[in-house]
Amino acid sequence: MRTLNTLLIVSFLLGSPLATQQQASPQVNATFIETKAQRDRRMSWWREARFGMFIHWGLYAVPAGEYNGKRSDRIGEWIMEWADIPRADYEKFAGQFNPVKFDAKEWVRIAKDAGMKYIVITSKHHDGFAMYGSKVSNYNIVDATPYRRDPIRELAAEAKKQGLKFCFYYSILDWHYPAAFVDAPGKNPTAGNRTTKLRPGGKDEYVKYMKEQLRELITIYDPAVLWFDGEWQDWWTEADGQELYHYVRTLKPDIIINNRVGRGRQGMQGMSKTDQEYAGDFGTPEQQVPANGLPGVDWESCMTMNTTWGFKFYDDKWKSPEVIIRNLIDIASKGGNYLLNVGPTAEGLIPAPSVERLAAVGKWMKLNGASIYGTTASLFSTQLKFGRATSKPGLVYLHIFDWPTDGALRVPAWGKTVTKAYLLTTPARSLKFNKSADGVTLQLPAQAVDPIATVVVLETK
Ligand code: JFZ
Repeated sequence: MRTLNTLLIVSFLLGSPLATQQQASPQVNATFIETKAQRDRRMSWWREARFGMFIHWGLYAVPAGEYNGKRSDRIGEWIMEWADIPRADYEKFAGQFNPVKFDAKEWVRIAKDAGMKYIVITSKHHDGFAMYGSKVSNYNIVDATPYRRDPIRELAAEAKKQGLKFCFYYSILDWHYPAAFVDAPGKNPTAGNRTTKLRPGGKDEYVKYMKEQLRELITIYDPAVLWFDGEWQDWWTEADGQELYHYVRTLKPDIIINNRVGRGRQGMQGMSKTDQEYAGDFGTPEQQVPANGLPGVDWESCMTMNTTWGFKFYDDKWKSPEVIIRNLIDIASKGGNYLLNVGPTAEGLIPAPSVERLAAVGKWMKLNGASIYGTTASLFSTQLKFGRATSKPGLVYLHIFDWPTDGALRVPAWGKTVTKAYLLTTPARSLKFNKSADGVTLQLPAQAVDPIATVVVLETK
């Protein structure tokens, strides 16, 4: 009762969703009722942003993909799982974690210059190690490493200073929590594993622990998004997810939470199942782009630039700038956000190949960002043969990947009339176009302005 009263007072003061429970049909999210207008307002910065930086940084950067001479094709932050490292041994990485080259200002500059509008950093990954100064457990960067500082505090302050939204990843799966253990043939009971079990009574205790850490994260660092993960445990239910969603929204009513808080996610495809309402504000496709977006559904594809999230010193399978830029365009054309990962080293540096690629994206975004930020999905009924498209009220942006050899770009009809056409980088020079029943044909210059993607703007009515 006391909690409910507090909630109602808080919602009254903040005009938060709870205050609208009396309204007719505001059902948007089963766990925290709000009107469509309230939801649109809460999601607006995120929908506008389109592009963010994911940062996987933790103790796994110390082994950097190699343990006792053993390497793996698997992802770096899972080394406690694939190298079967018992807790007591994994803990020793803390003594070697001293990221003296960490520079919050530089990290944020790299993200900002790439055109990214938000940063999502691992506060605690599956290994259970807190990358911030947690008072709830001394298994954290301030108390357990020679660094003895809280880099997250600096990063949060710097992100805000440079105008980027600061956000947290938080893993529900925790390989270090005392009540958790691994029950799998041939595996060390205290190593990492895809799934853990909890000792009797351990779940209540652990949920309380998570909530205390989340309270720290929200009250100290004021994140704009909470990006949960590791929810696929047998002991974690959709009801638990809804309860946690509600808890986090109560601490910060306008926060945005991904769908991995509960059990709604459909595998790596990541969108939320539709058989019932699930907790979470957006879908989380991982290492892939859904073939078609879903109108009215928010989603964000997260991807690596090489093949790992956490740093591995020998992973050199880097995506080219062309692939990365076209992924960003592809995702925007389907109505999603792109969360692109970097895995900093144990010294605190973002690897040079990542920095180079982000600079290339930034160069493209500086000229062409208007065709990405604040846009919505393509209006064409099928995917364009020559590239992709995004839209804004009265505008269509065409992203040309394959330049027409005869300079004539055939654009299928989509129910609007083109009044003017020009290249985004030279708005003063109009392009000639001919209308026909099945669309318009634009007369382009002989050569692409940018071979990765040249953007044409169509003004429409
Ligand atoms: C998860 C994490 O495990 C991974 O380390 C990284 O943080 C990524 C962004 O998210 O990836 C998954 C998600 C689901 C499974 C495995 C890895 N799964 O269901 O086995």
